Amino acid sequence: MSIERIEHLALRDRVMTADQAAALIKSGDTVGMSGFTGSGYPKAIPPALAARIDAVHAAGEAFRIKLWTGASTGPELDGALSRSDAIEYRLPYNSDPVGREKINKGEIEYLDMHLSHVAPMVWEGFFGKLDVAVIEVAGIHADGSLIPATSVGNNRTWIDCAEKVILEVNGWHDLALEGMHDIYYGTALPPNRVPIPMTRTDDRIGQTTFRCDPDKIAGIVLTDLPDRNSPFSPIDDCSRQIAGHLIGFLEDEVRAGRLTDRLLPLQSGVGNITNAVLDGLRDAPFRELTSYTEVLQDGMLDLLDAGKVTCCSTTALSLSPEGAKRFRENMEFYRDKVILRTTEISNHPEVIRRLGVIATNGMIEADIYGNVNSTLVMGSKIMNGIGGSGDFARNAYISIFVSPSTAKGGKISTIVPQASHVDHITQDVQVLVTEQGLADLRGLGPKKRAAAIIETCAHPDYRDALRAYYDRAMAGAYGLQTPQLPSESLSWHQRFMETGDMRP
Ligand code: 0RQ
Repeated sequence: MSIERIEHLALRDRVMTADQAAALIKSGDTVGMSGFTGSGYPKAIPPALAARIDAVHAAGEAFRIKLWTGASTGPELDGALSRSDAIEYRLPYNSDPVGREKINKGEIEYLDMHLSHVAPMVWEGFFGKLDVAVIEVAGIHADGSLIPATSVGNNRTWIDCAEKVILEVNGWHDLALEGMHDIYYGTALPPNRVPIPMTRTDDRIGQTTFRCDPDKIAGIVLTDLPDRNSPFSPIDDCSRQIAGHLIGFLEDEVRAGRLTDRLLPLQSGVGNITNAVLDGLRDAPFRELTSYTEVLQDGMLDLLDAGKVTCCSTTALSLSPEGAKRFRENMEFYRDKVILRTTEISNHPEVIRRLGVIATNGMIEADIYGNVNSTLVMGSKIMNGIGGSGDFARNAYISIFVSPSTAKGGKISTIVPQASHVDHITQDVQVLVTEQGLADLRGLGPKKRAAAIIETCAHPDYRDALRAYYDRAMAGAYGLQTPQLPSESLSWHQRFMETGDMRP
């Protein structure tokens, strides 16, 4: 990578190797790194730090850091540091398989939190001091301002709050990215908070670069390394059926006059199914759609290309290798259609509520009353984390959760008597969709919700057992508002843990 990307001449003296930069991080430090869903994360310093920590551990000494990011990162960051037992504490989201394993073994303390809360809680000082920020950028201007990369996440906050900043200037990022970002500096702590001045998805309320005091920059590493860009699974029949039910529902809403054919800004969560829903929208009878979301997946590129979506506001690109290539090749086309914001704004409850977002997120399981578990398998084993799903579900105009009706080859029903953990309470879940069908839960009390969910969403292999459980609960529960039998409501999960199958 050429040093030309550092236009601030005095800062060129701070260029160093990844090993030298890693040596600036001490054991016990809290480190805020860039990165959100596999884009815009530092790729050279974390592996160098992991190698250094391996050497320290081999010498019999302790060395661990506390790691904060925007959301998930890539194997060079979470993977490498987890493998080296370098992480003592992690927030706010992880999807790395090695990190997941260490969290589930109890070796990493993991704080799984609403993504919109992270930056404000750091400003408020709730998590203590941030020692170092390690941020990937696309370039540095002569005035010291930083050109953001393919994700924004919490970078503004890490740069503002850290005692020292280390940059990776990555030549892989196209400089044509500049101008797509909208970095808002108008936030304040209570009681001085002011309204976020945004009334439309395409409003720009900030500036295109990060401010950074050049005196805080302790080191700069030049790289040329690609984002993780994981491929999506091919869209299968199950995902296509889920997308079909959901699009049919939106068409009905238009017919009923509750939405126009422009719908409302769409949010779509991580994962293959939500990507399939976007794919399904391509041929749906809607027009001039917008998206207010936190990750831009391949399906969104198709919608932008087809002119179906006119603007997508997000905090990160989350593309496959082909998607990333397409994005890079057509940057001029996407320039005025994609806005990359800080996570505290992309996920801001005030803005989500004001815009009236239609939120669609994946889930692990839902119970017959519509409580949703997005995070913990069998109530105790972390999958990824709540991410932004709570920010959107609580504040959406319509909050939708989607999942296949079974997991692990039919051995798990994703519709259960009682959720083994609840991320989204029944009040935050208005529509549930599986490949079996769509349950519109709006306006329904718990017992009608149970009937709709069992009859519409549950897999036929589990429907009789759910009906029988519900009937027993109606006969023997302590109260009939949400009839439950505590002695058996989690027995399906217990059976799976004992036998590997929820079925008797
Ligand atoms: O695991 O691949 O090992 O078999 O979970 O499941 O069905 O492929 O669905 O990719 O949409 O992910 C909830 C995890 C769904 C995701 C979750 C297993 C299943 C498979 C993936 P395998 P699918 P998806 C904003 C939104 C929280 C964060 C969020 C998620 C794997 O949507 O992390 O919403 N959401 N953020 O086999 C055991 C069950 C299971 C199960 C599924 N009941 N029991 N395993 N699986 N259901 C974006 C951000 O925040 C960045």
